Amino acid sequence: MRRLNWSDVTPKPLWLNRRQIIAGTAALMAGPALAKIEAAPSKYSTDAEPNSFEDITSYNNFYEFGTGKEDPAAYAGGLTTDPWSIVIDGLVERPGTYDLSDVLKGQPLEERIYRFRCVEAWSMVVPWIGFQLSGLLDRVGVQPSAKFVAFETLVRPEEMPGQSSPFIEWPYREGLRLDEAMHPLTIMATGLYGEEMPKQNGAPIRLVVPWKYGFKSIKSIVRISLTDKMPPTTWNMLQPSEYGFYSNVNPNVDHPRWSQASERRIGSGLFGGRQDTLMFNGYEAEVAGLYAGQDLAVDY
Ligand SMILES: Nc1nc2c(c(=O)[nH]1)N[C@H]1C(S)=C(S)[C@@H](COP(=O)(O)O)O[C@H]1N2
Ligand SMILES: [Mo]
Repeated sequence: MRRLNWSDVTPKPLWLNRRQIIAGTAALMAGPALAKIEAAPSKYSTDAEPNSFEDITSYNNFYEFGTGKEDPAAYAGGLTTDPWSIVIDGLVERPGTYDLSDVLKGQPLEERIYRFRCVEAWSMVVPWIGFQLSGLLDRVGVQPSAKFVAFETLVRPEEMPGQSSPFIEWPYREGLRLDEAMHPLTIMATGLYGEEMPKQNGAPIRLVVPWKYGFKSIKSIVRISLTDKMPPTTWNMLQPSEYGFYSNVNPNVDHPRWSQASERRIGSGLFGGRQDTLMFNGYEAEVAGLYAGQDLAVDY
């Protein structure tokens, strides 16, 4: 059976009409129904056409469930995401273990259509639902000495079969400099396409940093720590010569084993084919100022 793309059923002007999105998705989706989320459209969205829900939820990287692109969709279904809490600690005024509902409290949800680019040189456009990380950090109170934010994913090998392999030193870890974390483009995402976050995409809550390679956007977060030292990060620990702390999308700095000058947009036909990779994934006007005076070939 031919799977319809979002754009086949939904004319562009209706994308931001929540009722239309929900009606269209409900009719197309097989499998368990996810909770619907109301979110306002965001001025930070790109006008690029989103990939289909099918593409976004069937071609994933989530090594906790295996290394294959189909593994997350196949094996993430058994992950328990309710209850869920996040430890927020380190250099903060109000450290604690926060229930997910507390984390979300008072944070305005928006739909943000972002370009998303994996370091493996494929890309998608994803209509995330989320809120600015800065809103959460402001609420817990960042101490003046904090310079970085470290994130950790859940460790639960009973539900995450990929964690039985020691290839990664679990938990999956990521980090941002504080100014990157506070940037308005940096969001905590709790859903996509108007749905609660699918498990393969990092339910119930994950980071999205659209100007960096996809591996910085850590999934299923259980800990956020404010620190004064650059934190260890999973891919940098595995292969420091290939993956730096910053990992900004940069077509001028190649990966040691392949070019980063172009990318393959996932999805055939309408979206298929290669395209040039844009500096900072197209967000140069917004974020270049964060790196003034840094040599991005050194700070890769
Ligand atoms: N915890 C965790 N987060 C992760 C990963 C992972 O393996 N584990 N993979 C990263 C990589 S390499 C990419 S490209 C994106 C993929 O996000 P998506 O599957 O929602 O497209 O998630 C990132 N976040
Ligand atoms: Mo990636």
